Amino acid sequence: MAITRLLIANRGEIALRIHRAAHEMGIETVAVHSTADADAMHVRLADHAVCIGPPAARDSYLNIAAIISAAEVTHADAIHPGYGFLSENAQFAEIVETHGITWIGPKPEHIRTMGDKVEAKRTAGALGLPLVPGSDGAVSDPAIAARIAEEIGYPVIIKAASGGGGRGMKVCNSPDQLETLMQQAGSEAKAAFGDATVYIEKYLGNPRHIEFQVFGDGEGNAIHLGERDCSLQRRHQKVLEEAPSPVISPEERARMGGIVAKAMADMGYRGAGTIEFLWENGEFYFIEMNTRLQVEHPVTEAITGVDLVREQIRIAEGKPLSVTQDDIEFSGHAIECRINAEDSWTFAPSPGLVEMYHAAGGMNVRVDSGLYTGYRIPPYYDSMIAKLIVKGRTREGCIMRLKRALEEMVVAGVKTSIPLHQALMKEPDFIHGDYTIKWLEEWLASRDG
Ligand code: MV4
Repeated sequence: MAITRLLIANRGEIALRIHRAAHEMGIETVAVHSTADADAMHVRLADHAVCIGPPAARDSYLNIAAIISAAEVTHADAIHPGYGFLSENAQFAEIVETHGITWIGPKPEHIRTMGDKVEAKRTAGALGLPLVPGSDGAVSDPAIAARIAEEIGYPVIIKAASGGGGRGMKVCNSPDQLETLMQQAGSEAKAAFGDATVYIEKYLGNPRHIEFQVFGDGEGNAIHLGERDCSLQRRHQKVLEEAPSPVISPEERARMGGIVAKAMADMGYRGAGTIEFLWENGEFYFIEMNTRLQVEHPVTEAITGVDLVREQIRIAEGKPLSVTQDDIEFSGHAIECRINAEDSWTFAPSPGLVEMYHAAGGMNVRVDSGLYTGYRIPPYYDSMIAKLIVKGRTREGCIMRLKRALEEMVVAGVKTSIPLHQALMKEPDFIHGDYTIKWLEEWLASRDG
């Protein structure tokens, strides 16, 4: 069914991103915002705006009743959740649909399955994705855990079924620590997620984080849009992402992409998704699936020319995918720098008044940001204030352009991670694409002396 008025259940740059796609499709937008975000750019640009509560996210952006009420009073006929907040809340998706509002996202059952990492792994394995060797499902008996660990070999990693973002993981190097670490992982998981269920995997010591973008129509058709390399991260926060990965050949992309697209087609997946892998010694190992649009989606857009938010909206309207797999051509190289309001050396948050803002521009430079001169960055939310996405014909050309664009960016009045990105652009390992998930933290440690 055609969407005419879309409620955006998010804030910041992603709310603006969704607003732009909607307006380009002739769809009106409704912004919902906390009292702290009344002056946000996406609120100004939206056709309608509803204040849904105080600054704390749990009282506003996570307040399901307030968001549904806002949709009702503004006669919104669809809701896009963006990323974070309620985007992977299966119950919210069900409530939206129960109210006769179009949910711009995957089927609630698939959100629920992938939210449980044990279920996700089981499903991925059944669909033919390569898994990290480990327990077949949850483990609670220490004796069984010990047998599995012996089989796959130490070191092993104990993970929480309800985890994610690296919380509740324990690396175990020898049998005598296994029982203790299992108990620790279980009680930390119980405290954090209300679920003590854990599972075991072979610990990969120095992998890359490579994820495939997928899209399904919910009726058995699915495509892949290649991979992104998200290995540059600190404390499970991605810092910079690129597409394609410097280590994946076109043949390998086509082979692995074919496997993930077939898996999504077979499960009847609907909408945008990301299949996360660890990659080590030329092999892919599935770890998780994200059932949402991701922060780093623009690098995929840059090298494929496909507007992923437009595609999400079309799918939710019941339209077919606008491209076939054969239509997808990968062209050039793209890098996204996440620009945070934080100190580049200490990573301390730096909210406050933006005294001057000037976005970089020029050929193949994109800035997704709700910043403007005079905007006050609120202290209550994520510190990401802008994304700088640059494309080049080659990776080398992309890095040259990115250096130039970083020089142009001005965010005065607050500290930002721009100097961090500028330092990274000069690092030989980065320039050579020679990094894993451990590289950034080791580099930062050596930088700090
Ligand atoms: C792992 C791993 C090594 N071996 N699993 C971290 C978050 C969660 N999504 C999965 N994570 C990891 N799982 C096995 N079997 C190392 C990590 C990991 C990591 C993964 C991706 C990106 C950054 C990371 C940083 C530390 C650890």
